[in-house]
Amino acid sequence: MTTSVAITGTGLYTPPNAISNEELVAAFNSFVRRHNEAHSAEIAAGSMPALTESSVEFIVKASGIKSRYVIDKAGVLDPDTMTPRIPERPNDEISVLAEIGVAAAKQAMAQAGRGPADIDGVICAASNMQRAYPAMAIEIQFALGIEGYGFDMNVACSSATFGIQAAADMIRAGHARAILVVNPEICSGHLNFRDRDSHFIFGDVATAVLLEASDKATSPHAFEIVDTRLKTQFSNNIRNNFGFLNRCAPEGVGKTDKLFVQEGRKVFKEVVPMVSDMILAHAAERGIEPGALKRLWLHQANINMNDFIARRVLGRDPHPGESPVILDEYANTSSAGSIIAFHKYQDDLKAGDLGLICSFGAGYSAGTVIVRKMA
Ligand code: CO8
Repeated sequence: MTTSVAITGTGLYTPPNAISNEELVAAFNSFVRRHNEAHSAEIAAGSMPALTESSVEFIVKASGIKSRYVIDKAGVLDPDTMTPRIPERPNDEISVLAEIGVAAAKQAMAQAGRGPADIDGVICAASNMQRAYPAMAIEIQFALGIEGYGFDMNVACSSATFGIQAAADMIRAGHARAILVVNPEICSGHLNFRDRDSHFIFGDVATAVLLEASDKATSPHAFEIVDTRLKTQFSNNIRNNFGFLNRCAPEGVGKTDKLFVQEGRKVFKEVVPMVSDMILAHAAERGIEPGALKRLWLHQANINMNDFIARRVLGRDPHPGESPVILDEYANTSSAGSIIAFHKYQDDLKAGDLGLICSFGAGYSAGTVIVRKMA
């Protein structure tokens, strides 16, 4: 008989520093004014375009984002630097990415009622790893005192759902009793805070989920994984070319695509149908009426996108709380977004209730995880 797998604990680490839209836009606009003043001659001669200011109203209307948490606030808001200042740590100290991952993982373990000795593996599934190797997952595994194995995987914003399927498959196959999937996302390190189109999009956070065989679950928070589906389809519309082969590019050549860049409109238009079709097909394959999904924990990139997807899936406007939103407070936190929503908005569900965790993002990549609340 196939082993049934459950998510028995979730954890969330929120950095202590929040940046409001007002603070972010003030810093951006101050940079724009200084830049335009410094280049007033070129701008007047028409050899350089003037930069345009950002606006709080646009950000809220276009994205639904009102605030974001970051590891370092001062560096992001300093118009001279506009980049987080996160001091490099010596190799014998835990790295920042591992540290926030461990904080989330400890909560997930506590919620599941599991200690290091009960766990056989750690997957660090995130958009941006702090280094090439050793794997972040192995550092997290070491910090938590877990035997077994760990590895990193990156499927951009879909890393968490892809990690969940990988962990569930390994538990079903008998390779592990329990696995931690950890999603530390320091998006501020890869965001171009001088780019008007995207400076407001991302925030920093870490989430974690613990998976184990359903029949071993003792946690009152357990959700059985009914089924998972993953999909990828190549697109250049969301891209980050940071990497060791690219760092030596001549100064000025392709500089801005060493950070996050996107064609936001195209992403919106192409990803919304792809994801809603995928959810509907997955539910149909399992004989589940979309209306029977009591909760949609969707990826948190854009409020309008989530409203569209929820409406297409349910065939009506979602009721309040049916498709919870966290991006107003957290912004887009890449792979962690749907897991933050799942972590914060699950306690009212009753035994037998069905829900859906869904991610989508660069690649393109999308993942759906249908879950059922256990007793
Ligand atoms: N302030 C004021 N006006 C602005 C601003 C601003 N900051 N930015 C743009 N405008 C203006 C434009 O100039 C334009 O003006 P005009 O009409 O005169 O030309 C107007 O506003 C409209 O611009 P857009 O068409 O760009 O605006 P949209 O309504 O499309 O909204 C969004 C832009 C919010 C980006 C929207 O398109 C969107 O959310 N798209 C989907 C994006 C998405 O889901 N991306 C997925 C990214 S996640 C991922 O997978 C990557 C993982 C990487 C992780 C982390 C690394 C950092």
